[in-house]
Amino acid sequence: MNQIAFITQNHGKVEELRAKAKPFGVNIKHCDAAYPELQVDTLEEVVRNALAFCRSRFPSPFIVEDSGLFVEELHGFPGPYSAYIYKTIGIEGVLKLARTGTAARFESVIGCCSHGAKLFKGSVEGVITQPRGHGGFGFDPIFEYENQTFGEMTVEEKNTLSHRSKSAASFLAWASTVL
Ligand code: ITT
Repeated sequence: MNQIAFITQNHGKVEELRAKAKPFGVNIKHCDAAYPELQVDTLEEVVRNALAFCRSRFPSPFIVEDSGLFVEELHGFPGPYSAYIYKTIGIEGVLKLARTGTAARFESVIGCCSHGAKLFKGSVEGVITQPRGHGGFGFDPIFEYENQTFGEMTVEEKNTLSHRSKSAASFLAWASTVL
């Protein structure tokens, strides 16, 4: 089985990617390490900087992933700042800023370091809602997709439609042929 390291401190991301990768014959090996996350305007910039930082410190091939919640009435905030916002004001803070029912989307960018750098993107549209469900991680309980929050979904259900499942699907289709 082909193997690739996933550099992240988020165990929820690893669980999702592992489940997604299995049918592709790709084994995701968790590398529990941190890299400096630049506070820049796009997920792509965060990922390119992360790849540049990790390239000299970790053996290739490896992947990193940056994701975020983009709330429409907040002009895309917190977006690339989602990790900081989650750690500081959390779900309750976001609910004070954004009304229930407002449109939002999750975005994910996977960066792969293997014979150069390659980026894979995915997004999903939904609405902000009062917290429901105890599954998943981060903003999952307040992100509703067709009457169900991500927090109410199993990993398998979330993996059929989420932002990360889409970026992962493009990455895995590519990885299963070249890695
Ligand atoms: P690493 O940087 O170590 O990978 P992280 O949790 O800090 O882990 P990000 O920098 O990509 O991840 O920050 C994304 C934040 O956005 C994260 O803290 C979550 O709160 C939120 N987020 C991203 N994807 C999510 C998802 O699928 N479900 C819920 N929240 C998500």
